[in-house]
Amino acid sequence: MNKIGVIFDLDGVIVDTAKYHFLAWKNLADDLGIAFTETHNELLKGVSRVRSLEILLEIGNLELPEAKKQEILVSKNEDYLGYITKMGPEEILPGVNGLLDTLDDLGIKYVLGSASKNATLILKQVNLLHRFSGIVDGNSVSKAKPDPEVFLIGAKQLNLQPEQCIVFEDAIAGIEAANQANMISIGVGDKETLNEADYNFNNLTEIPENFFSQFISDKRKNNNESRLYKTR
Ligand code: B16
Ligand code: MG
Repeated sequence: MNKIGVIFDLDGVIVDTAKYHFLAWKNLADDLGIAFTETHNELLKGVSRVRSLEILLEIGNLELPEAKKQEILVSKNEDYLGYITKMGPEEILPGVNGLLDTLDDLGIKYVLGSASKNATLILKQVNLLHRFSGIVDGNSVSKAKPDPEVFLIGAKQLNLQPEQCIVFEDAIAGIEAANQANMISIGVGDKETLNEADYNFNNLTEIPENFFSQFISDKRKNNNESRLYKTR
């Protein structure tokens, strides 16, 4: 491999929007009489908006007509937009700017691979949109993670083969999608939860500066530390 590219998930990797998803779902759950906790919210990470509502209704053991579900999805997103339109660059997670600087210095391109239909707006809010070579989001895919579609489109945007792509993800479904796509998967967060990832880090501040050199073949020949960080 002499050329690589990177695909970043958004929520949980670049910014923590899970807390705003929680507030918006919690408001709705209260209206519906469903006891929805932060522990339940973990189940919604990385999954689509529609799937999130299905999970919420499963938690509350509630069935609703399709029209009511559509109404709830619109209302949840309106509430969520109220939170994210107040976001700013101070909400970028630790290590993100440094990592993007490193990739820029190395000439390694990166795109976004997120389930969110609000991804472009969120990146604009935190002033990172201009740095990405491409955006693949919930509007670009027909199948949600763990289906690999989002990352395979990302590889196309990078003009690379899947094996040349490195995916940063915080959700089990996202790691599964990256592995299915035959990409290098990096779990960001709890190592036990993300034990299917090829590599694990608690957050992006932990990525060593020479991390990417191990994937570039001409460097690998002379690099005794090659694949030193691999956890799977
Ligand atoms: P939206 P990611 C995901 O973002 C969130 O983790 C998940 O909780 C949310 O349901 C999904 O986006 C859809 O978001 O309602 O904005 O379309 O982690 O894939 O960047
Ligand atoms: Mg995520």
